[in-house]
Amino acid sequence: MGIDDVDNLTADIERQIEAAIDQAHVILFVVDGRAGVAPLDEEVAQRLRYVTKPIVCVANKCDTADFDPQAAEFYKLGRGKLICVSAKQNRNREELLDLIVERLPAQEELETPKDVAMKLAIVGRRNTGKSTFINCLAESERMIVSEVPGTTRDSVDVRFERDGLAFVAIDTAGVRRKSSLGSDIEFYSMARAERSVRRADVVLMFMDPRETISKVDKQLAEYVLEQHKPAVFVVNKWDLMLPMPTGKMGNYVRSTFPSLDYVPIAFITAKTNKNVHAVLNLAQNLHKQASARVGTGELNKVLRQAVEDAAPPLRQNRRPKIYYGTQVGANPPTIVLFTNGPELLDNTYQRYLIKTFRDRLPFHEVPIKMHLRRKRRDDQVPVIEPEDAAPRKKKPKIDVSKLPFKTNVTDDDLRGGDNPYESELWKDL
Ligand SMILES: Nc1nc2c(ncn2[C@@H]2O[C@H](COP(=O)(O)OP(=O)(O)OP(=O)(O)O)[C@@H](O)[C@H]2O)c(=O)[nH]1
Ligand SMILES: [Mg+2]
Repeated sequence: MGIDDVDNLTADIERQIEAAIDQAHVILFVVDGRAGVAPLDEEVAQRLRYVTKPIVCVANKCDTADFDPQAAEFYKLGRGKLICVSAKQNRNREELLDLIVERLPAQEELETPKDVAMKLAIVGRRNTGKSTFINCLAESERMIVSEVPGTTRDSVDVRFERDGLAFVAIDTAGVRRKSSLGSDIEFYSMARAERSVRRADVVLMFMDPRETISKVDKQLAEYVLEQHKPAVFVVNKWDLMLPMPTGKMGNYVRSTFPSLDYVPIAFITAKTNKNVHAVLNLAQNLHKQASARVGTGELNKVLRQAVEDAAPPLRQNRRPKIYYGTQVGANPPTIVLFTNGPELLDNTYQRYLIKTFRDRLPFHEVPIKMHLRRKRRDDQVPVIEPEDAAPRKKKPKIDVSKLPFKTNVTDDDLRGGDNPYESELWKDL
């Protein structure tokens, strides 16, 4: 309270403080126990004068009891029970918690929080509209939004409810190029964004269509891929691009992130709420896909067909064999294949299998993790391989190395006026 913000956000900060006081059950008035009463403390005390909620005055930095007598002068501010603590030394932590609990409303008056249905990480460069999007979802001004790049300085969990379900959207500080990392905030922004990605069920990667996709965007995308997180590319501020068709931008995103070809692209205008809830629905759908489990029978049917359509090529003069597959986990869907030697299946073939699983199992738009294991001698499992001896007519063999790895969207889809990709996104979103 009471500091004039260099970025001219003072009024916004004031509104946030008011909202916080308004929503709280108990207020902790934190002062520097060693510094003595400062004019700003008196100002804060003044602000709290008409607040009817319980207040605890927390004199921090009292690392030992020697500091307590000095801190006693905060009594004169007359705002709540005084307690001397040290956050650094963990001093009087339990006592403080007791004071808080004593002042909470009775259990019956407190709403039991619902379990969180989905955690969303909102990441991207500075000023792409991440906080605007979150305010839109939460239907209140939970985050400060401004045209000043770098407004959000840290990761913040914003909880909101919709259709009876609870969600958490993790807002993050916009990331910046490493070479321009001038301060701690900027240095930590990437580390914090990565942490948010790890904590999330689904990641929304925000972009401003007026800017070229940068190295940090790629770095973030790389991390999302590495972590096997379901994700959406969210192109925000589309109002500024209209009436331009979305295809060109879609094409640009696709060609920049070829290994994320299964990640849906959404075009939104957070400022006017356009497609914001559609993105939430899409994210829920992705979360469902990533949590799905398929039976071993179904999986092996798909695996058998994939091997029949395109047999794994010989390697070191040995023929790779895939005996059997099974899903061992969800979030991300994790599939283990038993083979006669994991080293015999090259990357191209592994990508072909993953692509086939994605197309034919309910994992259409989410990453799949695949592990190869060598079948042990005593494993009794059926061999899945093309039935060489079978005389029945087979589909023509496909040369795996030449497979285009059909993406959700092909270049042809994106060209021309009748763009199925574009209509798909605008229609659905
Ligand atoms: N035209 C337009 N402007 C938008 C839209 N969404 C956000 N903005 C504006 O973009 C600016 C940045 O918005 P923020 O929500 O603060 O962006 P942010 O990504 O949280 O930024 P940092 O916290 O700095 O990383 C603000 O001036 C917003 O009003 C949009 O859909 N259309
Ligand atoms: Mg922000």
